[in-house]
Amino acid sequence: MNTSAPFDPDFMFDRETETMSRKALADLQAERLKWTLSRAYENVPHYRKKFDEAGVKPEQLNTIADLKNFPFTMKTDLRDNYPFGMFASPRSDLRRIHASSGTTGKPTVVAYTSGDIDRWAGLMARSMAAGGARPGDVVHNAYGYGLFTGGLGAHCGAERLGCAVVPISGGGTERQVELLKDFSPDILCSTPSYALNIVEVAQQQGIDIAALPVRRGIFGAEPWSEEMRSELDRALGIKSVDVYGLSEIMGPGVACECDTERSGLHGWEDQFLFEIIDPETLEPLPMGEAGELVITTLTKEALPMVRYRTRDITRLTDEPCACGRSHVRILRVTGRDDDMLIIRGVNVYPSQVESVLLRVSGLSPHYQIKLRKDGSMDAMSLEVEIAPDAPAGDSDLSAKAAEVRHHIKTIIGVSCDVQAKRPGELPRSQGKAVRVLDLRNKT
Ligand code: DLL
Repeated sequence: MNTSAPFDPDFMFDRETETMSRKALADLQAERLKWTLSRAYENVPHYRKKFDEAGVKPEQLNTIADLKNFPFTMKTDLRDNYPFGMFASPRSDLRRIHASSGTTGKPTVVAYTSGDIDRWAGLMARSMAAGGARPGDVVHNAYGYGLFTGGLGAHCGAERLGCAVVPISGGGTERQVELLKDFSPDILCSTPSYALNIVEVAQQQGIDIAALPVRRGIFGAEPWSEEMRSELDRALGIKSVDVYGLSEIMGPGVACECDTERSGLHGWEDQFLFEIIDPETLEPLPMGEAGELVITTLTKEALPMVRYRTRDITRLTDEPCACGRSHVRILRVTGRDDDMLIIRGVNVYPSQVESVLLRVSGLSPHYQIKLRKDGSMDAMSLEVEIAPDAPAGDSDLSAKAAEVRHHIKTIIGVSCDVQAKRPGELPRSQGKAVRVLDLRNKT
């Protein structure tokens, strides 16, 4: 039997919470915030020391606005307390441990109680439903399983929603294409760059992937542009939504776009408090202004996070959304402040480069930025790949490179060397794409 219920566009996983009035949300946040601050202060020596140094006590928080008196938490605090020093629960209460890959130094270790895992599954179910997944769907989950939170996060969320999960993880792309064809899933979960890889392998196998029944892509874990969204929607014949999260706070499902407006990700305010700060002055910014996203968890038991500086640059909006969800929206994260390149005085995010490239005809969406030292300045060079059907003679490649160089100069305002490569010459993503190769310390 292969039947699915008619698609209900108004379905919400947790309507009561998702449409709560702003006032009720604020009251709930204040109550949960007090609980979080006390839990952190009483159970985590790091927080006790930090609060004492700042001269604040949990009981001094009367309203949410008082949170600005409490100190920030940074990734380095997790590293300095490696591996379990930031946990507020005894080891015997932990049920799962994840960790970031830690390209430099020690990994960042995060943990969950059974209550944390339960709430995470609920939030990811809520996120996936907002994005257009429905009970009864089959979910092809190509987020990596393991220490990365993507695989298990999406897995538990999909099961909680009432879906059947294909836990394929990342990699083995030929196999992924075969199962997409044979199992006819309704939902594809992966990083956007890995979804591109799947599209390409399907094309090489002569499979019309856009004709398969997949209806939605729930893509995240890395920055991606609106242009990349259009490309993926077209190539896969789907509507894709952006899902955001980070392991320090929980994992995927901290915020997700609804498929009604697809403009901004609903940040689940019953469980997180979102602030935007000026990353230079560290002062909170008013609603609507761009800055660094700071998140405080409101229900986390094992790893409460107080004013965690995500380094992600974005804006919040409390404009009502047509879907009826009342939770604030986080606009698409275009990059991290530590990803920002300063090229001859111009700030450049890799995702800006991506938007430009995807508007140039005859190019594939694969690219890589290389960063080198040019005297005391940083210089950027760019490798792009021509589309499989584009002319590929040496002169065609040079002409395409010149065209890209021109667009980057006029749209972003920086000069850079561009090399156009033939199809398949650039590395393909298996998970999070490596967009920038930093060669500044190499000779
Ligand atoms: O990437 C969790 C996740 C898994 C999110 C699957 C979505 C889907 P980390 O590995 O800790 O956790 O990386 C977190 O990735 O601070 C952002 O810089 C970036 N990031 C995550 N989602 C998005 C997104 C997972 N939708 C870091 N857009 C975050 C832009 C994103 N950047």
